[in-house]
Amino acid sequence: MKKWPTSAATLIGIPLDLGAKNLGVDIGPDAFRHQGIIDKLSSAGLEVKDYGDIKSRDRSELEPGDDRLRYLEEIVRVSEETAKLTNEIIGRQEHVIAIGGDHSINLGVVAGASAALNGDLGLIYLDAHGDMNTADTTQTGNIHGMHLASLLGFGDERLINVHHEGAKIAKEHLLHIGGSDLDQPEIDLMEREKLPHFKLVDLLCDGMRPLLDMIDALANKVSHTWVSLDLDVIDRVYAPGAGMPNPGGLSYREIAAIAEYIGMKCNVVGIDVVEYNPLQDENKKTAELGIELIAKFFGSNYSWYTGYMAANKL
Ligand SMILES: [Mn+2]
Repeated sequence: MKKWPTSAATLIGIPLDLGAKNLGVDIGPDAFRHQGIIDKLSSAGLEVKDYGDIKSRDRSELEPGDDRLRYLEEIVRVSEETAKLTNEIIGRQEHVIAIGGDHSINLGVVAGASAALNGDLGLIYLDAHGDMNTADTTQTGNIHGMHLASLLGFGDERLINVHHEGAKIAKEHLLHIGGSDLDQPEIDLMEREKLPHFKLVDLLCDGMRPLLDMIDALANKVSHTWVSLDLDVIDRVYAPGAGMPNPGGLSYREIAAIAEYIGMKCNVVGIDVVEYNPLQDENKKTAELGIELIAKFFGSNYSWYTGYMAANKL
């Protein structure tokens, strides 16, 4: 595995919240900025520029349309704009940090990165949920539960064909981690298509070793990796500010170790952190953890300890 030589990164805010019910995630990007994400990642050795936000229309101005694919048109529009920008940045061999917004923002960033890299891209997807429903299996019509299926080439064509036609991630280049709340159609899809995944129950039964082997296997198959972090994969004790706080998620110790290992073994070119609801956070600790994990995924280091040392001039 060869890392890109540059530490340049562009932060893109994508306050899109139409892929979910009202979860308060549209103020996520600004909350991360107020928490000092740029300075903190700079102290971890990344040179981060802030692109600003990719704006989406407010749901009060829109009709949801098809109730199996709510707000499809605006989500596709935002995804196209996101994909174009991500394609340019990754094409320059710079890194992307995308802050959501709900998880449907992942569709545009991965589409753009995949195009820039001619499909030589792995996707490590950390989420308590599968996000692998389609218009035919969804119970909610919320696209933040479907876009991962689209990236793999399943579901509605308008989602699959964002930015360029067809699947963006080869099935064997996916690694879904931390699933604990999967719908039956998602389990069926994962099994039928042999999609690499490591559920929370696998971690509890087998420990971390098989997961680390799966990360190694992915790093051997692709030259670049995208990491998508839904904060609800982390236990609500550590991440109370997730859109859907999880009472049975990964511990701090587990997610920090996974992030550090990915940073060590994979050439991570882009990350999205999604489903952050600042209104539910406690003392900004979820945002602070998000920043720490971004640094670790990129193979750098930033932690509360770094902050403590800096604050106390030690
Ligand atoms: Mn998700």
